[in-house]
Formats: sequence, structure tokens, C-alpha cells
Amino acid sequence: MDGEKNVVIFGESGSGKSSIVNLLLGKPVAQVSDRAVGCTFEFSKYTAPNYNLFDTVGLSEGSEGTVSQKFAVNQLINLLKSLENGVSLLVFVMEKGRIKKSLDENYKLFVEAICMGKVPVVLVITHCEMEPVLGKWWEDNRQYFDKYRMTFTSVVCGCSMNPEMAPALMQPMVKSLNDTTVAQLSKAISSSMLVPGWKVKGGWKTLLQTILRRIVKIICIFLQLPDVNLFAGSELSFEDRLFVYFKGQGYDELLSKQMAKDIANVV
Ligand SMILES: Nc1nc2c(ncn2[C@@H]2O[C@H](COP(=O)(O)OP(=O)(O)OP(=O)(O)O)[C@@H](O)[C@H]2O)c(=O)[nH]1
Ligand SMILES: [Mg+2]
Repeated sequence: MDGEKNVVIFGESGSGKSSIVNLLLGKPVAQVSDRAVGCTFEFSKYTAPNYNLFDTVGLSEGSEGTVSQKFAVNQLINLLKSLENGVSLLVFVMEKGRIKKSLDENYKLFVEAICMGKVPVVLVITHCEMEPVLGKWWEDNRQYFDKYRMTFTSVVCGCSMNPEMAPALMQPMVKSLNDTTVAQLSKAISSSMLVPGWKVKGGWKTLLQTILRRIVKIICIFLQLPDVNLFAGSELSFEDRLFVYFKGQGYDELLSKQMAKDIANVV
């Protein structure tokens, strides 16, 4: 539909993504689980009044019980490819705690590699129900996110747990925190959405070529070779172009062939 806005939720398995979907929609539409292994295995689309919400499979610290990294990445690329109106916003969900490797990897994959840093990101920090002052953890720790070069248009600290999952005594407090979280997040979403959404200019082939070009550039620097445009219109395959290039740089035939093959395999 014309003018549709797409909001993609991502983050590590178990961080509370599906719980956030349920909070935003005001009803239990997404499956939430406290099992030791992940419960979301493919992306799901939900329709909120002003946007579409996509719950995704995130990268996890271990692979046990969850889908493989490759499957998660493939799913994501397929999802983004299918969005005719592009992506208007990324919502990154993390559980309050240490910055794990998978947190950094999820950010790099979704925000930098696939959306090329062009889509605004809202951070939601869940599991904040025991914080004496809501938001203090973020204020005390934001410097570490800066260090990892993770930047956000907005940050919301809160609690996405369903009150029914909490002990009876805690339920009113959890309910009240749910309300605060959803109010702040709804505000952050509506003020951060990109209209129209971001789409790869020139299609997905261009995106892959851009990523490849960057990698080739890094390889050239590493090998102390001058940068070269290996994608200039040519009938040759990428591997053959690398081969011609290395030969032109004075490497012998065998070594040029081997290097071209190795690099083409990596990218
Ligand atoms: N204490 C606490 N628990 C939460 C919070 N948000 C979610 N949970 C719980 O965390 C568990 C995982 O929540 P989900 O919403 O299923 O997490 P998810 O990111 O969708 O997980 P996957 O689909 O496996 O990737 C459930 O037991 C939730 O009840 C929160 O803010 N505080
Ligand atoms: Mg889920």
C-alpha cells in the first residue's frame, strides 16, 4: 500500500522483542517464551494503526536451539527486499546488562551492513523493572555504547514483561512500567520514522556490490596495492577481474590465480 511505514524490531534472542510487539499492539499477538532456547524462528508481520511492525530472528551468543546465523541473515535480507516502501525505522531491543559480542554483531549487521547506516534506530532497554531510577542505567552506561559506535535517535528504558508472568505483589508495578514503556516507545517511534522509508538505491545488486567494493578496498590496503575499480563494466567474472588485476601488478600467473580465487571465495 502507498505510504506504508515499516518498523523492524531486532535484537538478541530472548531480549524481549515479541513482548515489545505485544505491548505496542496492546494484545498478546506474538508468542513470548521463557524457555532456555529462542522461540522466534522466522519474521512475522503485525499491523499497528500507523505502521507495520516486523518481529525478527536475531543473532544470538550461541547457536543452540536457535536458527543458524546464516539463516537469520538470509531471512532478514529477504524481509527487507520484500518491503516495497523500504524501512522507516529499526527498533533495537536489548536486555539491561553487559554489552555482549552478539549485541555489537546485531547492531553491525542490521544497522551498518544491511541498512548502511541510513535508517534511524531506537534503542529499547528491557528488564529495567528493578531500577531505582528509570533511565539511570542508560545514563551511567551510554559512554560504552559510544565506544562501540552504536548511535540511537532515541532510547527508552522500561519493562516489557507481561504482568501475569510476575509475582502477584509485583503485578501493579509491572503494569505501570508497561504503560510508561509503551507511551515512551510510541512517541519515539512516531517522531523517528523516516518517510519515505529507506530502500537500496539501484536495488539489492547495488548493495552487494557496495559491500564487495568496501571489502576489496580493505584487501587492497592490506596487500598494499593501489585501489582499483574492479566493477567497471566488464564481461569477466569477479575472480577473472582480480586475476587480471594481480597479473597487471606484476604477480606471477600461479600466484595471481590463487589470490584471485581465495579473495573471490571470501567475498
Ligand atoms: N523481567 C523481565 N522479563 C522480560 C521483560 N521483557 C520480556 N521478558 C521475558 O523475557 C522472556 C523472553 O521474551 P520474548 O519477548 O519472548 O523475547 P524475544 O526477544 O522475542 O525472544 P526470541 O523470540 O526467542 O528471540 C519472556 O519470559 C518474557 O516474559 C522485561 O522487561 N523484564
Ligand atoms: Mg520472539
